[in-house]
Amino acid sequence: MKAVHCAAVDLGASSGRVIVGSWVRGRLSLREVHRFPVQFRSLGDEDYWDLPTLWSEVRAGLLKARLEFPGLASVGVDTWGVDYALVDRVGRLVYPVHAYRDRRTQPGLKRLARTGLGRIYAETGVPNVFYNTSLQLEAMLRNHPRVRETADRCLFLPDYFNFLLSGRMENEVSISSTSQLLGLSRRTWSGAALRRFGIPARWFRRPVPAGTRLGKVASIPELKGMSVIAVPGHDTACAYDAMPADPSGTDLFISSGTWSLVGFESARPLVGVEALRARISNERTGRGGFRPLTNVIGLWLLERTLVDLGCRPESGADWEALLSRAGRLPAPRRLLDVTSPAFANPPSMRREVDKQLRSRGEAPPRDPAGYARLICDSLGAGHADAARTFERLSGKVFRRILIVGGGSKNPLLCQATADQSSLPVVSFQIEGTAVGNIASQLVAHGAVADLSTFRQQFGSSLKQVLYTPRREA
Ligand code: LFR
Repeated sequence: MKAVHCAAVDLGASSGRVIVGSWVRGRLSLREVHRFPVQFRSLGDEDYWDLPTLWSEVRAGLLKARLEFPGLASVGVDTWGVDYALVDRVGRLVYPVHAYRDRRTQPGLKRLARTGLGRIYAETGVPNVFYNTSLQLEAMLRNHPRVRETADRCLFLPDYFNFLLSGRMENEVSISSTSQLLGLSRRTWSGAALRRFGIPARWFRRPVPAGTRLGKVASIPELKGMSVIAVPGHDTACAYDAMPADPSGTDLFISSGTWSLVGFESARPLVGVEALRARISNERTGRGGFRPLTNVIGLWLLERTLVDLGCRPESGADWEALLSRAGRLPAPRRLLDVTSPAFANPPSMRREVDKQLRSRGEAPPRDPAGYARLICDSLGAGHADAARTFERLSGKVFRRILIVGGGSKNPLLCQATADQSSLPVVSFQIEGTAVGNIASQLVAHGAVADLSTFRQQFGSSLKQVLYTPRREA
């Protein structure tokens, strides 16, 4: 049987990767051919992505991939959610691309919290979060009303990279669903949401499902013949697709990276007053189904704190050493409230952590290991709270928590999640986002019948680590 090779371009908010997946006789092997740092940069008070640099890294990675795998069949792109490029008819950028942690949405966030949120949530299933595309576009149009005329299309970042590769402009469904502009009932944009935020409907097309072939790579001559496939453009949708879930639907998923995305798959959205209060976001799978999930701040809290302490580990071995020191410390008496908005994008994360502790009359940890212990245990509690909320609101009973992504390699975080939730945690130490991206390409090539077949075949060869709860929550 011939191998099928596909390249995943997987852009995360801290690093980007080009990974080639090779599928032979029901087994997937992965090879990371290129990795590069991703960082937003500030100009004045605003935060932007450096698109030309990202594109040149993507290009360099794909060229390396083609050199190593001359038979490379296709490429798919996934990125973090919500961010977008506004382009004219021929695809020129008409406005700089902001990074989602930028603060310009704060006035809109407050306005929506005051009036109209219930309606928008009922329409889109997405709660009021400062980074939503809806609020970003609203703020931009208030500052620059003329962009309404100069821009022809709004492409989410994976859509934009797909365009740079193939020349075709489409909106893919999973990434579109992160915007707070897509309607819940069908795969179409919500007129009510677009009107509320003052956004022209003509900027969007009816979203295509993942698996849509966009054509061949047109912009890089060395990659001639390679197909561009719209995979789930949202990295979290890809990570969920990679999880070898039990077909009974009793697994809760965590995609753990910069953010911890805790949720499950469902044929129906989870909406209503309580779901809104719990900030449940009904994002879509690449096939159009729902992924009710909640966003817990994630390892960004730990990473930023360690940067502030001047000792962010450089290598895997350094991380292991830090986490093992942290694991030997006594459990903290009280945990952080990880839902505090103060942790979103502060100038100093360590200062915010210390501030929360001091406001409760507690002393900050003495060393980096102390911070790591406190933060991992607190994130575990955040995961467990989310699990309980989902059970209460959906009536489901979860039997396991599956975890992929950076945090799946963090034993402290996995054990804390098991302990706090009283559920077994199964960690799959895989780059879930790249695997889901590649899975979608394999299905599009007909190399695998469908996603559930992929999950079953891929899962059977996958190394798992089981964390059993050590105490009752
Ligand atoms: C994770 C992620 C989350 C999204 C956040 C901001 O990388 O895609 O799902 O909520 O980034 O876009």
